[in-house]
Amino acid sequence: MPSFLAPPLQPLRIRFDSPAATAEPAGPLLVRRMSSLEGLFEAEGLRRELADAGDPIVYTVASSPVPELPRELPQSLTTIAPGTLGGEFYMTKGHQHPDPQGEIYLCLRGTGGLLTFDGATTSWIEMTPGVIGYMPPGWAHRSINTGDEEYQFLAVYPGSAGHDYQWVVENGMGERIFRGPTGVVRRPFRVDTGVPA
Ligand code: PAN
Ligand code: ZN
Repeated sequence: MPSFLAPPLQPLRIRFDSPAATAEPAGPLLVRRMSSLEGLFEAEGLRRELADAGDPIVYTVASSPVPELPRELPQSLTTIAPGTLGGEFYMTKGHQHPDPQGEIYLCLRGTGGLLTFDGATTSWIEMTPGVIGYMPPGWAHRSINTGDEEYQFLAVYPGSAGHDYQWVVENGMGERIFRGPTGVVRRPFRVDTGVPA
């Protein structure tokens, strides 16, 4: 069973295998299917139908064994499948770090976007291979696959940051991201009604 290492750690060589979407040596592997994304897409009814009929994988997160502990610097490889649900692109759940600290995402392949929200302002960063998206402390973040292939990025974040998913459920991300006739369409999202403004 792959897991995080216990400190003190020795210097480590970690290889992320991009096509296989794995880390070697491996830490925890997270597989997020449609059934684990309740309430996040606008088309919740469609999501439930899909969860009951096949329950496709939306994304995976392969972590290295570097633990999520103070002063450590964990990394993970996220791979999001291409697709839309009711026109809304496949995406990660999104979270806020309870201990606000910066984080970087380096795009490795595919085309995507990094949606960040500080509770008042939304920011959108287009991600293509070689681009780093930087999230300053206090900005909740969600990744979206806006292409027709898998979208993959490496995340590096402080080990003491923690992950708060409820913050996004309660505050939203400011926008929803849809496939439009000529590309990406960003729509304002009001969390009180759950529908676009
Ligand atoms: C990333 C994310 C990863 C999956 O490693 O955890 O992309 O997204 P969710 O955690 O929102 O499901 C990161 O931001 N770590 O802090
Ligand atoms: Zn994060």
